[in-house]
Amino acid sequence: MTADAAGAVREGFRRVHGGSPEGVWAAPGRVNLIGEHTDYNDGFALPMALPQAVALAARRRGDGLLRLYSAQGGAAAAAELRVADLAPGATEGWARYPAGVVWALRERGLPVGGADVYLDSTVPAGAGLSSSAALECAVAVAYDELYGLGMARPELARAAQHAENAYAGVPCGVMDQMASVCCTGGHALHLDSRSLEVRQVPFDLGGHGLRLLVLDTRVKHDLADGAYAALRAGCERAARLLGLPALRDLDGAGLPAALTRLPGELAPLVRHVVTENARVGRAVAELAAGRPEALGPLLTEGHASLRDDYGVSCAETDLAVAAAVAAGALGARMTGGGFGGSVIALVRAGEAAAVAAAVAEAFAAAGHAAPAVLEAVPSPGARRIG
Ligand code: GAF
Repeated sequence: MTADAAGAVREGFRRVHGGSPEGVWAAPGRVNLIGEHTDYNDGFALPMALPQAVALAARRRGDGLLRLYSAQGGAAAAAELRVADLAPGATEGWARYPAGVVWALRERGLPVGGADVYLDSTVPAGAGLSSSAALECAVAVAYDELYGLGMARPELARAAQHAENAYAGVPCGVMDQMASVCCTGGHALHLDSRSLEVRQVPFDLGGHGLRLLVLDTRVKHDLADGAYAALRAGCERAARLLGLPALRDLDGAGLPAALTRLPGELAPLVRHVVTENARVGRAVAELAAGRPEALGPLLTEGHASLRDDYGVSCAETDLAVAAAVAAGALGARMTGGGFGGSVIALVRAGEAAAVAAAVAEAFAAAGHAAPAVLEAVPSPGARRIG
């Protein structure tokens, strides 16, 4: 997000609402390097923010109205709501996300009122890159500053997650919101989803002659459909059967015995979560040792676990991973919730074009629409940009 982006959003604000906003903020989407479906098990993850972000211009209103406008909203671009009337179930479409954040802040007893808001996003929607968390977090940081709330970053993430869970009806964990508000440029974020402690881990791709490609399969993922909720419920049931507060409390040493105590449908879920938490630890150790190329095999191993144990990959993500690795990628995996969405591929800089071409060719041969290719550059988290 640049000064140009801030200028464009200011201009959009002037056109729609008239006059000037009090400020312009941006909150990024993310890719998760490793640590998938661990956040709602109180576990670990290693996301990084993307350059793609939601930009938002806003100005407080004294009459309690929340007037929203989204440049991506099409025929339903404008929404007008009364802050006092916000309630789960009372808002439809994309406006559930920004309205939900204002509701969640109000629910916390914070003194929030209305606003004129103009939104514009470069995060592709439905691609597993956290477009909804970026939207929520842009509203959260803007409201924090406009209304002088003084909230810490993890509190903003929790409010945004509460909005998504209770207002938008998506039972997500906290990783995407933490990534959007806590990431810093040039780093991946080592997240402990239980304590919300974070550690900035230097992730210098260019300095090691590497690039991280994002291959958006364009297969629509929808976390609100029951599959994500069912997986989450399965993990919680497994933890209860094992007498643990959460699956985070099981480690590799205890895994074999635990697996014998679980019904057949839960054992693979538990195996994924335990091995995935361990992969996060190994990935952080490799980055700390200055070996980002060593993430490659961990990515591919993580994908196999998501495919075979967790069951959240699909034909297109499996094909993208296989084709990328066959074409020389150091490793690849689906990123985000799954059921479609995007694959990340770690490649040597000189091989990026060949890997992207090989994936496109494999998709064409299989009769799938061409994937969209982005580059993941570790970028700053939510902030004021104008
Ligand atoms: C989605 C959810 F929103 C996250 O909370 C996380 O569970 C992820 O899927 C899987 O790791 O992005």
